[in-house]
Amino acid sequence: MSAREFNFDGLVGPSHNYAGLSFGNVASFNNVKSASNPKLAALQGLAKMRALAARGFGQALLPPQDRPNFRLLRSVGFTGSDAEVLAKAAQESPVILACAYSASPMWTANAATVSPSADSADGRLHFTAANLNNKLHRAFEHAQSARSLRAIFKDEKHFAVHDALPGTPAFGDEGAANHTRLCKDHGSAGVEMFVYGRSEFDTSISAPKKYPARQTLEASQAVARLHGLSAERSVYIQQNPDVIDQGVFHNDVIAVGNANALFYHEQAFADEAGALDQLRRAMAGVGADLNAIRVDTAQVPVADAVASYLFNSQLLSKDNGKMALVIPQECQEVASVAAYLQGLVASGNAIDELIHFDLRQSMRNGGGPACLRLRVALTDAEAKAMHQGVVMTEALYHTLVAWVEKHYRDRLEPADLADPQLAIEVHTALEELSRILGMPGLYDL
Ligand code: SUG
Repeated sequence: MSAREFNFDGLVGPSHNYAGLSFGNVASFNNVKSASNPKLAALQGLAKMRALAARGFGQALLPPQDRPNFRLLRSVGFTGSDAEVLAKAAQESPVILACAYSASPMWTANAATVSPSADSADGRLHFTAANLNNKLHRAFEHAQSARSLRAIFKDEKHFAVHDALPGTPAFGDEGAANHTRLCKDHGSAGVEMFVYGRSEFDTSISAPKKYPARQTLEASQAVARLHGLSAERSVYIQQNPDVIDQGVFHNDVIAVGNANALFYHEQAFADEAGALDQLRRAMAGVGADLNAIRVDTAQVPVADAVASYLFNSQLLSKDNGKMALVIPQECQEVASVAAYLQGLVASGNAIDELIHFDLRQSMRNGGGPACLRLRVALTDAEAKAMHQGVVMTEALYHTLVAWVEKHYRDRLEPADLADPQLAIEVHTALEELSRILGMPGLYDL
């Protein structure tokens, strides 16, 4: 069966702001309380979607979530009318108000883990919404993520959308950011590689000392069970705890894979040789040879990888049998990375093209090209069965640019979150968006 990969990018929501909510994510912490530009953020994301769609790559979007999250605010004791809830939260706990306003669902790599139908026991495409329970501002995303995914992938003959795992530390799950599928081609059975940062129950597994490990082994195993993956084609690899402590809060900040290629930093995994060995053996079972593209510390130190987001890139298969690496502009500005990339495309290996984008608004919160997208490999029948209103076209691009221009502010400071008008603006914008995308009732909870 042939299949095509679609990237579902998160459309940046109108409340995009810098609140420093993600301990362990260096960019989020460094930019705390600076002014954001939600309009520019959304336009930067749309420009990426448009350009990749125009190149013929499968491109779609996932809608933003309604903000502020009044359910969260009310559940922690802020009462009264909506305006009163906002005023009390702004006065008593601006940080909780910022959590309720976060536009973090834009990083759709964290929306869910996805297993294509070629990998699952029941021949359906499976999603498990990620509970994101490590961070208050993200721990509530899964309900709407599952809702949006069910609205797009409705047909239960083809698709299964599972609710998030229990929201407890033992099952900390960050979705596709710690999951990579390696295969011969997108339509045939592949090997699913789950990278975890710690284990709840196996005390022999070392954990980071400074920053949290957001993904547990137990969560990865649970997702594999829910998706009906075979044991021979599921590989569990421990992330190097030392790089988590250097700001690598998800595996997709230090490694990216596509088809049979794994582009990774030598320090990415706790046991590099063991990880490659496991992958090679599992991939032999699906007739694929691992193409391990290793970046040495001497070429690119971990700090430069984190600053540039070299590995938070998208690796996309092209018609010429080669791959393009979609990178953030910052990669051209960090000297070691720029030099490395020049050599990479000249090397004759699988990656023969660099496509770069200005995604600075998202990058300042620690979200690069790969964070902004959820990969879904779809057979022709599945691509036809999904909701078509989210597929990126030139027409949709222009409609959404006009919608952003109409509804989004070009400056948001922490104090603006107290403005009751902002809540009304966001809600009005999203109501109109649900009509544009042909998804009525998307935000009715
Ligand atoms: O979860 N940043 C996100 C960035 C997610 C990146 N995703 C992947 N690597 N796949 C996070 O840390 C910052 C929000 C703030 O500080 O306002 C934030 O949530």
